[in-house]
Amino acid sequence: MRSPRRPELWGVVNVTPDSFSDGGLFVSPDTATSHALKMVEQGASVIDVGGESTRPGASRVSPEEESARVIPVVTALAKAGVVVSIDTTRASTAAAAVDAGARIINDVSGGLADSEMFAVVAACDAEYVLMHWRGHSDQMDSLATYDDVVGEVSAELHARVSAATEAGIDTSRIIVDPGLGFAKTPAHNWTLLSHLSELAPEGLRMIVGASRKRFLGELLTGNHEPAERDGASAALGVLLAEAGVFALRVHNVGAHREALDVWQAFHEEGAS
Ligand code: PMM
Repeated sequence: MRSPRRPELWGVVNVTPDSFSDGGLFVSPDTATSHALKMVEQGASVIDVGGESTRPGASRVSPEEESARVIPVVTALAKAGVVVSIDTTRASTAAAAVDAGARIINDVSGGLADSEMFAVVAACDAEYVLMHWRGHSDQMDSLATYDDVVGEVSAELHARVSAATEAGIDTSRIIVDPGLGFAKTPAHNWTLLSHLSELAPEGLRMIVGASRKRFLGELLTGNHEPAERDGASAALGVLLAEAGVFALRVHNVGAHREALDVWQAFHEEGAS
């Protein structure tokens, strides 16, 4: 039995007071940095650092506040040799983070929130996560309307990838993301998850951020604390590995590493 390659694990650090899962836990740069280093020990190959909550309904922070939150953490991690991804929709924050050593720009808006973003990405050699997005957190729930969620998300992702390449970003640097929970209901998320291979232009890598999200909590009756969704997140991680995704964006790296160890052993025994 041939298995797809093992997905990378990208550990999440939100340097915010209000993110849905880890908001308020890592607001000091030292706490955020030591949590990130622990995730690297547990098997994360990338640390994704964010300074603005994207949970539904969240309001925006100023560019200055966002940079003040993330740049010290990006700098400390890059100095420690960690591959850092900056989770931002702002071109100025992305550029400052790349200057501080970030090697990946994770833009949940796919270049839609800031007209300068593609130019910043094109001008550096960072990789670019291009996510499906329809609008900011304060309006995204009302934008979760589709006649054909697979067809529309696919068309919108293809259009953004074309716009990015026209702006000078080579497709080899782009990693697409279906954007679970961003202008999507739980039912939309499940439909997209079962049609991942239809969403992205041929040959592009895909990252999926399902970890601890609300649609998993809704499945687990009576179990609605984000940190209590790690078993469900890791189970889905195995299915995503099977589907051939390139990377999983996760909060509990250890739980996902163990789940992927099981997945890998299962396939290696199958091959022998
Ligand atoms: N989800 C969140 C934030 N950033 N980035 C990518 N590429 N994909 C996602 O699904 C994604 C993201 C929201 O979750 P968080 O509050 O735990 O960071």
